[in-house]
Amino acid sequence: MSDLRVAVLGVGLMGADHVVRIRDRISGARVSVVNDYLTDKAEEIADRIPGCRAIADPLDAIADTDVDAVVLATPGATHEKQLLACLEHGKPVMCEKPLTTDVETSLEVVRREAELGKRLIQVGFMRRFDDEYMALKALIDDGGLGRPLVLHCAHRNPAVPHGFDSAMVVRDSLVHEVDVTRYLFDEEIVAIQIIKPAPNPSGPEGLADPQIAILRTASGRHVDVELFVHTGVAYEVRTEVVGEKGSAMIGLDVGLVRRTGPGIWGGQITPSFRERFGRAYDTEIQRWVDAVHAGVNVDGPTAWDGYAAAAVCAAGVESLQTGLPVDVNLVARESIPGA
Ligand code: ISE
Repeated sequence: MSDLRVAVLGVGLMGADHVVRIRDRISGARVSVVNDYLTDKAEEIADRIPGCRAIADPLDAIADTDVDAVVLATPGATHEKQLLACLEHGKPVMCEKPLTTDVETSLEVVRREAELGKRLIQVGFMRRFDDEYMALKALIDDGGLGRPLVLHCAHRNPAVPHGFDSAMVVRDSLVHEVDVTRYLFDEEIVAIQIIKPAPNPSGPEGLADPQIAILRTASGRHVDVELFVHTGVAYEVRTEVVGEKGSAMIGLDVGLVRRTGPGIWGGQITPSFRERFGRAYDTEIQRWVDAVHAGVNVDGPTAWDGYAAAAVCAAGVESLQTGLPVDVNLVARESIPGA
């Protein structure tokens, strides 16, 4: 079986990570093309990968005959056009979240893929590939907690890039818990409320941080999430499910606990999501490559999952303005055969 020839579009933080991942740790694939709006950067990365070329136009990169499949790590605003090009050329695509930046275009992508009658799009919600999340999901599905009732989450980042605004806390950070909720509970989210406590005075001016999100699922389950994206400490993602017969928690991040003298006790907290979810990204990309080789193209979150997350986040951004609960507006899945 020959290697899958992958084009990586967007070689910023995540894209550059995926290039190295595919080169060093993924079997059955190689990076044949890279693209970035910073053409020098793409050229520089291509030079480091045997058999890889930089192509300046993302749509040319997708269409290139030396490309079997695509990893999209470009800014969200460019995804719609690039995803539609992948569908047009029949090329499987692993798209970093978000699917697109608004609900209408996400729905359009879902519809266009469904019309093709085969799945080509996987969305990069990597937590579904993390060992701890998978263990929690297995525990719930095996009935180990009885009926799951409540989900408590904390999502803390040490810092966020310049320009990260209050709505991005919802669309870029909370979106992971939105997907985790749908994954663990296997049902849609019907309402969301965002509460803004007094902001951290040491955080960026004007940023509503922390935020508290309250979600309600179709069957009435409760989810709360503390989002705090500028703690100045480290990366902390904790998830606790409380069920009818007990509770389970992941993300304690204890690792090695050191006791050395004189009187020293402690360990290290993971610095960022790249370390915390590094193995999950490896598993995600390897399973995607294997799925493309097997002809099923997707082994994980689908375009529908990307659309559903976008719809919840849009309602969340609305709630951010008013502080009130907002109903999620989702089309009926059955209305799009094949979605
Ligand atoms: C970032 O884009 C991610 O995806 C991280 O997982 C998340 O923790 C962070 O808040 C986001 O900005």
